[in-house]
Amino acid sequence: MGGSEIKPKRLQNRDMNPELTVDDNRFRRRFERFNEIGATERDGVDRPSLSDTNKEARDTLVEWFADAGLAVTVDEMGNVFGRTDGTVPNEPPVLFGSHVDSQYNGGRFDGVIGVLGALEIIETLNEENVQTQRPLEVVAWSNEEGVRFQPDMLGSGVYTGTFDRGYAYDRTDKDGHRFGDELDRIGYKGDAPAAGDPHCYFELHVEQGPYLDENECSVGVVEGVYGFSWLNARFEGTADHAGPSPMHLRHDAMVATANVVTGVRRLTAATGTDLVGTVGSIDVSPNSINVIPETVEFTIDLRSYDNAVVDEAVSQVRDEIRWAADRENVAWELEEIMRVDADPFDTDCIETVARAAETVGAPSMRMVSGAGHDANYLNDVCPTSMIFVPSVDGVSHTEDEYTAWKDVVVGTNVLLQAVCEKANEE
Ligand code: HGY
Ligand code: MN
Ligand code: MN
Repeated sequence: MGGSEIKPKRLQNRDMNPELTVDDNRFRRRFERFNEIGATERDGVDRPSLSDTNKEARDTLVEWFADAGLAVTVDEMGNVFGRTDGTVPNEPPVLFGSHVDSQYNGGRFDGVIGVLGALEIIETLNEENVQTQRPLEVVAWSNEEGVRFQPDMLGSGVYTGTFDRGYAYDRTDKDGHRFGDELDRIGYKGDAPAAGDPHCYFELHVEQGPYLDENECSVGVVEGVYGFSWLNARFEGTADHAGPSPMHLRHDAMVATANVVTGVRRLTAATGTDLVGTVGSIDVSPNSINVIPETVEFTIDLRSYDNAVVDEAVSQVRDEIRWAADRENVAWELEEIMRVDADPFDTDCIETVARAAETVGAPSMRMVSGAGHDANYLNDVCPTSMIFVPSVDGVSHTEDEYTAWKDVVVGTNVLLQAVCEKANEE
């Protein structure tokens, strides 16, 4: 018979198989090549959502997904999927992935290891001629970071029904560009509906906090994600000359803002809870050295694993803002632009990750995530859990973000075991 005989694919059995491991060199080459896209001088990446570098990253993923034999789909939110057939093709797929948009001058690992790790798993199963019962679907979600277009996790948010498409398309960046128009501009406004019915979802991600590193654990078995609130605040005072204007006659929006910034730090310290609060971005107008600030717009990010703590913090911040406005006699506005509830992940998926870490022989610890992830939303529609790998010194969202490659490989092998087990369960 001409040509090489096509060997039937071996079905990966239900039990975990520690001999099945990814190819760390192939994975590392791909990771380095991918992070040449939008590379910064200080070894970070600059691939903000729907930017030209984000488009280049997406184009590369589509090419690599197709090369790996995946059926590629881009949906109406620009989420990029790659799907294999299972031996039972109509079964809901095991979905796993993360995001490739980055912070401005962000880290090389955040999101990327979850998407490229997922692709490496597909390559490994192809190479080992292994087919799972359920289809496997890898995904790169759009706009996870929320730095250019708030709120964050827009792609997974529409996919899970948290946001409607029109709301997402109308979100604008600081220059007034609409999300929907930018998606069109880069050619990623797909036809497929942003919706799905996955059997379960896993996400491999860097911890972005210090605990795995401190405890010398290579794997975090993630049991849930903090809830959080993103607030937009605005003070409006009176612009005037910085010289002749007497201090007692001023209505200085910056002074009111400064009181709230220190107030956020004070209230997070006072609660004795896991509450964290950040004033991360600020816009001053007219922003001139010798003009009393007329308006200041700033953001407040409040998080806790206890939803009641976030609710209470939002109410206290509102009181701080009202007090600061009264004291400086300026006008104020406060808008909550996003509220995500903390909720625990699926017990069975958590235990699958724990078993997978054991199978791989990786020291692991259970934890919750202070960072938000697309898994927050997937957890509303299907059983979900996450796998963390250590961030050296807990640093993330900066160019100094770093994870030892051996830990990335261990985390990916844990994901491989978890995905295969779930893809073969009845
Ligand atoms: O804000 C977050 O935690 C995530 O990085 N978007
Ligand atoms: Mn991330
Ligand atoms: Mn991030």
